[in-house]
Amino acid sequence: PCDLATLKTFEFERVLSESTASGSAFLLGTLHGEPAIIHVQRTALDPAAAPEIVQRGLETLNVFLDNRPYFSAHALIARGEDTLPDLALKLIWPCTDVHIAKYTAQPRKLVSETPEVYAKVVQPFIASFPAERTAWVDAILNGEKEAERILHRSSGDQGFVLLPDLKWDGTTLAALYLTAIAHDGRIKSMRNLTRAHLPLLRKIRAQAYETAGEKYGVESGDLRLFIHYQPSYYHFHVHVVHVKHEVMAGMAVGQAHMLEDVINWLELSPEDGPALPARMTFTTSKPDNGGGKLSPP
Ligand code: M7G
Repeated sequence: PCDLATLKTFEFERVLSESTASGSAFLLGTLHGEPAIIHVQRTALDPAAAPEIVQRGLETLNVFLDNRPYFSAHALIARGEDTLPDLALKLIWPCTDVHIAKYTAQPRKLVSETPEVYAKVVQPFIASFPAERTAWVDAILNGEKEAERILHRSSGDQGFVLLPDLKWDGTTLAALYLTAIAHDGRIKSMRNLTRAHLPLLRKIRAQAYETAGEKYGVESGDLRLFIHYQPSYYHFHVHVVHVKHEVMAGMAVGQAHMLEDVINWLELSPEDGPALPARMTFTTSKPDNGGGKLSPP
């Protein structure tokens, strides 16, 4: 199990990547002989709670710069019943080489994916995508995993599940991050969307707004709904993220497409014949493995 005793046995190998901006790092090592990635991150400060912490919540203060009117200090927050956690931890255990590559800082290059490149390279790549890599999606959809975290569930071809994303620890509203996962496994990515999926996309949008409002008090104008192309997992899903969430790699121009825009492309697609997402050329960045343009994503 993932518990304190297990983490104490972590045998550290190397840092895969780090971010000084978010105070976080991906660590590679082993747990009980199996490869594991641990993401360690300082939790964000809630500005509303900050005055109280300064006034009454500090245990120690170590002033290391005193040059009036400038002062700098280190402080420790006293433990109390409602003290926020210091760290948000995420663990992938056992992890695969694909996970290690994903979380290792690597150079990227821009490539343009025409419908022809998609048919020749990307579609076969998706078809060969091992089923076990999306096992976590199936487990969520059939209620085996994360069942207690589900915020909304509807069934059928137009059905989907809305739940907090792995990336969000559920506390800081400005970092709110939900994921809507479609039931229909035939939609592998944005390229497969047609006019027939308009009701699904509109329902996801309406539900994201409703849930964020009712459960978290976040207004629709504060939510960025987007779709990744390329995604990491070929089972259609929509990202629902607070507009205040600091720009992260997953929001890079070219990788993140606003749900609004995608709905609009479908609305503008012809009634018969391929829809716009199947006919467009998408320019995105992908890890530079030294291969040519035709290497898979
Ligand atoms: P993506 O666009 O395929 O790729 O999004 P990305 O991971 O490069 O963003 C997949 C989304 O699913 C991401 O936002 C992940 O954080 C999220 N996710 C991944 N896993 C393995 C899980 C999981 O086990 N549970 C939940 N709730 N979300 C996950």
